[in-house]
Amino acid sequence: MPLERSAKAVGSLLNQSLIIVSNRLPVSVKKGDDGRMEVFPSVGGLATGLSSYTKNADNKWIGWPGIPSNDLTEDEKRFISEELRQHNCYPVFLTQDQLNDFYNGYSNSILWPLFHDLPVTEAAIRERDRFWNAYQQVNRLFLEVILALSGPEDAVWIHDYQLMTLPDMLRQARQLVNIGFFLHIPFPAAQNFADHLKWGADLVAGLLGADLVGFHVHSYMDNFMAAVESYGMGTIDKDNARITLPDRIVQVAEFPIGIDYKRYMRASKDPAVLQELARLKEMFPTQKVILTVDRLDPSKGLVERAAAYQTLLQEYPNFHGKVTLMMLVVPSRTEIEAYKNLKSRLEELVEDINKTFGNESWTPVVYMYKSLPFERLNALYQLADVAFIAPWRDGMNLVAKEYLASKPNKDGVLVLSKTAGAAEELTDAVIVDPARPETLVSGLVRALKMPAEEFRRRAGSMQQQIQNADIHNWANSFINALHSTADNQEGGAHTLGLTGRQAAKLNRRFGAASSQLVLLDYDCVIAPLTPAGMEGLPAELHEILKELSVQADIVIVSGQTQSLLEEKLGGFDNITLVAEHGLFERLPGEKSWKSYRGTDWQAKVLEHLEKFTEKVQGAELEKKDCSLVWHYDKASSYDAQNAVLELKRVIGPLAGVWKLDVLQGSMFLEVRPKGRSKGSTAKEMAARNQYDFVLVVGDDSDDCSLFVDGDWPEEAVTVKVGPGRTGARLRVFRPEEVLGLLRSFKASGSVLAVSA
Ligand code: GDG
Repeated sequence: MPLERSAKAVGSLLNQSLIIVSNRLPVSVKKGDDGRMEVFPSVGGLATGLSSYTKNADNKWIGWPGIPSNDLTEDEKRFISEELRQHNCYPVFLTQDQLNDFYNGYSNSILWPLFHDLPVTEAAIRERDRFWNAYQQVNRLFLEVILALSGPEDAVWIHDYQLMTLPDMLRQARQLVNIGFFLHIPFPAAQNFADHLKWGADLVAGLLGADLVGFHVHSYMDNFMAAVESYGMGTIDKDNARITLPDRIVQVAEFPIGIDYKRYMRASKDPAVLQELARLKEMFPTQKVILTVDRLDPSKGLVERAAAYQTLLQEYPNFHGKVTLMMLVVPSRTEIEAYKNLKSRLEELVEDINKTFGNESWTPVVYMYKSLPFERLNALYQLADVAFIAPWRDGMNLVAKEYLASKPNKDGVLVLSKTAGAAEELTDAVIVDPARPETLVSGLVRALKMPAEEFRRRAGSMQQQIQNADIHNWANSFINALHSTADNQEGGAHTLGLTGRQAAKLNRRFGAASSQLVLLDYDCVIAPLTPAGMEGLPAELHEILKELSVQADIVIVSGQTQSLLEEKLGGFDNITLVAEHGLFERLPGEKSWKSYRGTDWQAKVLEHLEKFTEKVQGAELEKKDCSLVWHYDKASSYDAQNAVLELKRVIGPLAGVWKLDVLQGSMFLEVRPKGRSKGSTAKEMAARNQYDFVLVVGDDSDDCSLFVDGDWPEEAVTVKVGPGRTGARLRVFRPEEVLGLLRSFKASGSVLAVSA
């Protein structure tokens, strides 16, 4: 028996684009000494987490390609663009001056320290006006590229502190676009923010352009909402983490970023890693190794850690010769003065420790100022008895998670600052407080002396946590939340509630018009949906439509099958019925249905859907006349989510060959011939006659195509039922209000057109 749920096609087109925007692309470009351009992808966490999305050619990643544009000829820029395109990446070219002022200047010399509760240098304060202008200018350059590459209803996911004014710039340009923003660093306490940041209000307003603003942990969300409150920019609902603006809501949420857990676990068995590990073990046969891995950055508390180790050696001579601190320090932001100074201070201290305590057979600190290949880094993680991760402040800190994920035998102790976002999840770490240096020393002692049974238990429980919340889970959760936030928007920027006065005006316009079209959505607009399924038309509405159809052209559009519409609405022979989102159409006076289907593709797609129906417990397959629907509302959301990603991957190429649309709805995936939609039906209807009154009523986000693609005349009345952002001009909240409107038309002797 066919299911009826898919009639409620609440989804967005699955092949609707996702645009990812970050300061740096996951692919970098370098000019070799011979002048040849080299393009090399990075395997960073973000790129891995988003890989299932970025492989889809409809999705795009926009960012700076890592090379200043002054060094490039136009031909070279063209070459770079073409190369990047093969990775679905699109460049924003920036000059060296822009990079100096926007990146080294405003982003890293002002925002970075302030957001990590560190002082801003006098030099940076002197330059801040110029830096700020460059910051806005570069954010606008990013905007231009987004506008050029995306459609008005695409989803755009913007990353990090370099692009905080971009969400609002984009919102001003595109009211309907779904915008997500994720901040990878902490959001500081409101007081700190307001006191030290000259353009704090502009930055907060910038973020409020998004539908969804994500942070690693709850306290950053609270700080952000407090900043919004302090600037009086919206009404805060703390319980639901929502900010209500005059025209829409902004959802705030926490998404603690994870790592590619499997990659780290797998690496622990990789022969290249094991060979390197054996080499390292020979170097440190009996000593305990304490490891630090960080970019050279003031927020990471590197000098403080070296100092704590120095104190340890001073206070506990019995550790001499028995421990080694290995510091892997990765060069970072090397053009900034504060970073250069930090390097000198750290290296002086390391030298001092080695001079004071070292001897011919023991170097207390092994200092490496470089970046190592993944395999060597992984071998270090496996070797280390203790990971000493004590940043002054850190948004999350992925090294802490990577270290634990590289320990198949659970033989490692994590010492972790309470001020790293990771500390909220990794509660079995030895927690230290960087503001109290003595805790760093006692934390190290505790770690070095911890019994094996205890550290295995702790590592095991933290591994479980890291495995469950990995990087894929993070990316999927954010993207799903972005879609549902947009679907639940109380209003598009210009979707206004239908007032009594407007209804009366509509009524008059309807009565005065000589040709009227009323296009109504069936499901949940004129026919209520109950848990038992779709109910028929209420008796009163039946009568109203019958009367109105004498005068007006009425069209009922639905996601339902022809047979269901025949059953429920077959009696109306002067109403146009449209089934399966535009795939079938029955014109007034006709008995038969015109079909737009093509079914040759079905066997191919069915094969995959059947496989996943068998694999995912609770999933169900619905075979419609010319579309296939895979329902997963009764399946475990985790299994379903993974299956949907996999299905997208396997069906994607078939969809290209057979010209199919893959629609993702609320708990279902529908595959159908491309090109037919409620919007295409609407377009045809509008072209059939010169209507001087048009009313279009729908409820789904899928009905967006109905409102937008219909090319309706300026004065057409488009009405959205319920919350959610669409292109409709007006909104009512319940189907009963639609009934009321139609009732008033009947009373005025006027007629309407409606969509299902
Ligand atoms: C920002 C936030 C947040 C390091 N050395 C080598 C190497 N790495 C890799 C690590 C790790 C990454 O660099 C560093 O990530 P962190 O999270 O520790 O720190 P940030 O760079 O400051 O990142 C931070 C993060 O964004 C994500 O949202 O967690 O709080 O500040 O993945 O493995 N990789 C290789 N060789 C090295 O020598 N191959």
